[in-house]
Amino acid sequence: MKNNTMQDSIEQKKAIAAIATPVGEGGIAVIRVSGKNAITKVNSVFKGKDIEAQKSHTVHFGKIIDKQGLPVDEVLATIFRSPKSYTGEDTVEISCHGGVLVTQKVLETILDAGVQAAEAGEFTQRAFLNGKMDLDQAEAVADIIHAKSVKAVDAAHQQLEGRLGEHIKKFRQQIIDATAMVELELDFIEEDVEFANKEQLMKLLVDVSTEINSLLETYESGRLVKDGVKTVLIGRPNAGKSTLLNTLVGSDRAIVTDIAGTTRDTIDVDWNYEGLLFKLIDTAGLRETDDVVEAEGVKRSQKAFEQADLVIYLKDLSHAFTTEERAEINEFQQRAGETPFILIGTKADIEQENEWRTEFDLKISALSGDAINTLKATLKERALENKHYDASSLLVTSSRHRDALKKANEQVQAAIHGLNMGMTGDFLSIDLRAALNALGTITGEITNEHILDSIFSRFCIGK
Ligand SMILES: Nc1nc2c(ncn2[C@@H]2O[C@H](COP(=O)(O)OP(=O)(O)O)[C@@H](O)[C@H]2O)c(=O)[nH]1
Ligand SMILES: [Mg+2]
Repeated sequence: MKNNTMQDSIEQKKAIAAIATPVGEGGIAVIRVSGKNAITKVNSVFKGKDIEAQKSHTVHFGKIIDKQGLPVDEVLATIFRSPKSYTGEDTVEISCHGGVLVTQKVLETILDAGVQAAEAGEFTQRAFLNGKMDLDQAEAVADIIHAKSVKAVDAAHQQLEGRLGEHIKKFRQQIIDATAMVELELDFIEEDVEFANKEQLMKLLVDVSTEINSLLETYESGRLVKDGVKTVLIGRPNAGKSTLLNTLVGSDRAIVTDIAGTTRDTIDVDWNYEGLLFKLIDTAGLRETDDVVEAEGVKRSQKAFEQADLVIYLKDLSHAFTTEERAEINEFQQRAGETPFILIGTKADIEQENEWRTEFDLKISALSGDAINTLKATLKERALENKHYDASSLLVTSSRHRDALKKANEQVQAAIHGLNMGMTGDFLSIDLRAALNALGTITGEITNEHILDSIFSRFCIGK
């Protein structure tokens, strides 16, 4: 895909500009300009040096001057000449003082010089279209920007380095080899020649299907690594849910009182533990209530429970179990199904004798700090259990990639089935080509405007 050979003749689009740094006050801000005549256009508002005459990858001090000839700011302009830039086009990166107004004014001055305001992700989109990176690598750029945990950054970096692309290229090559075998046989079909190498072809297809499948399986943990583990705290009012949430995050995010029904709405807090992001959701205690607000909160708790990746049920050990409570725990455990369900006894410091012997996963005390570290480790372990997680291997983190891999695998499976059924080569070839297409959408060999729009609209302006 990377049209390295074509990079000497990149056709540059109309120049675009945007502020590439976040809005706010900072030491410096960067304005990025890329496209046809980008250097000339910036030069027309730049005083101090003729930057058009400068070499690529050089930095120049000067002033941006407005239409009246008044200085807007003192800046540094870094020049990148096509094709050696992020976008592949002529690019200037202007570092100015990091004030909100001054940055905006520098941008406006450049736009006034005949440059267009960039759309979200337009620089990266150009980089993709100019063959500087594959589509999955462009998506990884957005993932890095949005990442909220160390593991999410790691996963995105692997993708940015092209590790997903390598797998896809390998699968494609295997399928191309299979297609070649099938189509070779096509020529002989009139002579009624059986697939001489049917066995070999079958092995090739089974191998590639197995490999696609094991990559596909990593999505289970890949999704959790990228988006965070939705962890819902449920249990009766006063069980100690809010207290545990505060203990885990190390700050008083949720209000804690001894009044049952204090937490009335769900509260979401991001919590990073050993590189993994947990999206903790504190809920209103589950109980029948006449309070309209609390009732709505209970409804939201149920919804949060249904969407959870991990469920923590908390039971206050300072009270004996009631019959309803026991039924409730069983019911939730069953409803959780495949979702990991952790039963925690709280307030272990004031535990009462209890005749109902329950298998608690853990007994904790938020007050004394007892077993809190064990709980943290348990959360991480249970969140990733049976999810094909391997810290060193590549993870599929995008549902788009998962869908494409699934589609490709289904087509390979269809070809395997067809081969078993004695279908002719032209049928098998249709399946295999569909598999190739599906894989091609991941790296971007096959794409359309709709896919590109939905991908690049996730980016911020200036990236
Ligand atoms: N002794 C003791 N009290 C606790 C512990 N955890 C919470 N509590 C108390 O139990 C009451 C209810 O706690 P809260 O977190 O608001 O429960 P929630 O309704 O489930 O959110 C508060 O008075 C807390 O101080 C604990 O580990 N030990
Ligand atoms: Mg609460």
